[in-house]
Amino acid sequence: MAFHKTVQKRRQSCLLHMAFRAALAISTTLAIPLGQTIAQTGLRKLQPVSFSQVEVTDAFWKPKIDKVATKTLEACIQQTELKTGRIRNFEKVARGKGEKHEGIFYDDSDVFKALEAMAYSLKTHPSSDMERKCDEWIDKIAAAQQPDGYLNTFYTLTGLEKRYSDMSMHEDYNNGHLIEAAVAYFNATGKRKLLDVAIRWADHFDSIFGPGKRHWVTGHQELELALVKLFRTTSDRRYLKLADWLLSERGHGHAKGYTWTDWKDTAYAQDAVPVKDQREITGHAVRAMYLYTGAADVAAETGDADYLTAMRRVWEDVVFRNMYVTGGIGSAGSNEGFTRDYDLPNEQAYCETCASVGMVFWNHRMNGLTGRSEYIDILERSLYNGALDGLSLSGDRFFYGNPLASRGQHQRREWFGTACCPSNIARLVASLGDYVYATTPEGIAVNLFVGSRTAFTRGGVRIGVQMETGYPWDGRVALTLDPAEKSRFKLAVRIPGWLTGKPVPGDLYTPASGQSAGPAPVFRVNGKPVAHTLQDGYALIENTWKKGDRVEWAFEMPVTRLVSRDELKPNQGRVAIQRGPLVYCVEGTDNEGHAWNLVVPENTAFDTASLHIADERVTTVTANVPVLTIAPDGQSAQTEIRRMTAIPYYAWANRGKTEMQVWLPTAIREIKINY
Ligand code: FUB
Ligand code: ZN
Repeated sequence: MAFHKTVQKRRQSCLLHMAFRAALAISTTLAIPLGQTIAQTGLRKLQPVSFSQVEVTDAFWKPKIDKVATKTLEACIQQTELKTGRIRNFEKVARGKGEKHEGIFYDDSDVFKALEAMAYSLKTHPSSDMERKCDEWIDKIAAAQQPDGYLNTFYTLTGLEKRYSDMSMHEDYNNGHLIEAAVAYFNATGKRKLLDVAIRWADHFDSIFGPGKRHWVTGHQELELALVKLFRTTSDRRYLKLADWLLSERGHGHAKGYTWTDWKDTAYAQDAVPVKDQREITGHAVRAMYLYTGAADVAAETGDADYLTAMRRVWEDVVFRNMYVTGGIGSAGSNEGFTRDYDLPNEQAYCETCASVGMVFWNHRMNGLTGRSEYIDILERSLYNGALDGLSLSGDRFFYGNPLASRGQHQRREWFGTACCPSNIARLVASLGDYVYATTPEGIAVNLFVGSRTAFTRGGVRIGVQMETGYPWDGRVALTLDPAEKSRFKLAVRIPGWLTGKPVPGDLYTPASGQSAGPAPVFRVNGKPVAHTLQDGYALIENTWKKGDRVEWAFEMPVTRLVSRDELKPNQGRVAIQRGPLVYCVEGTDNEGHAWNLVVPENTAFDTASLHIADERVTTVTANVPVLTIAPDGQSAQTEIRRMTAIPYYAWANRGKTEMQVWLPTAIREIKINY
């Protein structure tokens, strides 16, 4: 393993000035077959169940999805079209008056990502106002497309002759997000204006790049996964082939330009080694996540198992050596990514929200490809901790980085110059239903425990499913099955890794000694215990199900002290608190202003309590623990026992600036700060 997996990313200011006359937008409708998902080749073991088939009803996620539909998207809209020039750039292109580009060259992507989130939200929260706003933006986007299909406000306003001269300038990244938005909006509304724009752009890109044409090693992956979505929507295999070709371009020295990033550091953009030969996670975390998500999507469609083999190796490098306990990844701000193995500082942790969102995407695909639950364990960890932390409880403030310790300098912000994170967390939460269920060849799998309703069809029989649970606060789950007629199938329930104490062998984080894994749950059908078998981390219950059958179980949710592997130096002599899928932290607000002066010894007896933070009720973890206090003159220190309150990590920094720590010392000598 190389000591430094990457070098610093050099951000170059965007100073291209040439204005360019916008061409007339065209809006022809292409005749393509639309609709059906392409038949699978067999590499995918689980089939996803779309969020549009899942109604989330519970007390944890539903209010968050509602808040995204209102507060978060409102913030994105305000910022995108009023407070920044993102929408104005499209208007300027359409006007063709040589006006100046505003912002950064990848700002178009934020418009598309917000549109994607709005589209998901329209599906669960129909709103004519929101739909009107989408249509208004779509008209502006379409009007900015060039006659040959090119679409990019930066180059169109600063010098079209320079387009595609620098592979790091995100032209394809931006339009990968265009494609994702277009597919989402088409699925939500049936309207295809944006889809036609996306298709024209994809065809234009395909006409320039590909086998026998020009090389293209993107500086920011995203287009690969987007093209697979376009293929699934249009049934046009050219898009799948193009995605596969983009993957195959990496690792052969084809990168050119790269003025914005140091193209010589090929590891930064995961370009040092061909994708199928990759073993190590390197470079920019978000780019890596989108790359591997795209590779998994291509593998699912083409059946190319080499991608799967490579991704498993890289995944182990992430999970066993380079991931925070929160599921956050990418420890360094200098390259927004990975450095060397086990380099996971807490206070300096970068952990971009987008990288955790990417972990959710990638692990979801890996679960689909393999049918193994450990990927959902990691997905769940990233989702409930590293990703969710990016969104304030109010829904309109954001974290870009998600550190695991703070001396009180951090606070959530309304927006960022580089604003990839807000719309990314918005689109993830708005489509949360995507991650709850999957169908298996033999039945249905429950991946996440989220109060919800869905239905699937098996052998022509429609089977309604309703899940009730207080998760993540309470491990009791009840599933009601409503087949239209008696139906024999297997119900697969994920046994969470946090319960068994070993999500994955080799995991960086395990329960401290003396803590046993939670007992396997007893499953009851209509009140009577039933047998289950275990496979790939799922409990399988086979039955001939009839209307109203109720399956119940309870995951015990003790408070667990986690320790990390010895190689994680900053965590030595420290524990992290976890309960269920949630990692906890101590915040000054609940602990007399401080979070760095308390100790959680081995024999700590934990309790739980309830607390309102903003309008959210959370379960806290409490305990009597030793606290170090320094006399005001700084001359003496004393230890006293006080009541500690720990809150879920995702909920910190919602009550102003204050100290925070996830990894807590187990002895006074490990305290690293004086007051
Ligand atoms: O480069 C575009 C976006 O900005 C990336 O996805 C983020 O990580 C940030 O670098
Ligand atoms: Zn981001």
